[in-house]
Amino acid sequence: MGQAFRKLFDTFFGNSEMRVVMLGLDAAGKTTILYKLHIGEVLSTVPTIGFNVEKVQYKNVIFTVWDVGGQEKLRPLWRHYFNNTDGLIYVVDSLDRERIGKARQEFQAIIRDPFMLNAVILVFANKQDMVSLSYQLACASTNRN
Ligand SMILES: Nc1nc2c(ncn2[C@@H]2O[C@H](COP(=O)(O)OP(=O)(O)OP(=O)(O)O)[C@@H](O)[C@H]2O)c(=O)[nH]1
Ligand SMILES: [Mg+2]
Repeated sequence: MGQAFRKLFDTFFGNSEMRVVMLGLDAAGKTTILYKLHIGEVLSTVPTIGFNVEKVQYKNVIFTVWDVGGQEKLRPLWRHYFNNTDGLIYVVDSLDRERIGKARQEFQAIIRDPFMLNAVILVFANKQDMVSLSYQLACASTNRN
């Protein structure tokens, strides 16, 4: 009872906590996003073997963000992070057209999991800087031909 009251009190007057998992194919940019959120900087990264976890506060909400490695051999482990998850950030490399079907397939497998049915979902189309660059290069080459 005490704990339930405390949770209710925190919801209205104090900090509330949310557990978020950040998933997506390898090299989508998950770790880059995590540290941009956490320390406000873009760090150089190496492929994640296992996970990184950081707390990020926005207003009165403390998000515990789990960034899990996206390599193919690591993806079967994703489901171990689903229990008690409030939110999913699914990161997609907008330039990786070849693997967009794979990204979709993995996304559908996640959201079908019973533990994820009530999770809030954000699909983050990453690397937008490169999208505009590749668009500009395509226009430049069209203009020249
Ligand atoms: N141009 C550009 N590069 C990005 C962006 N986000 C990430 N990258 C680069 O993409 C590469 C992979 O980024 P990571 O953050 O390590 O990718 P990841 O999703 O954590 O990969 P895994 O840990 O293997 O699952 C790195 O070289 C990053 O610098 C972005 O928005 N724009
Ligand atoms: Mg990573």
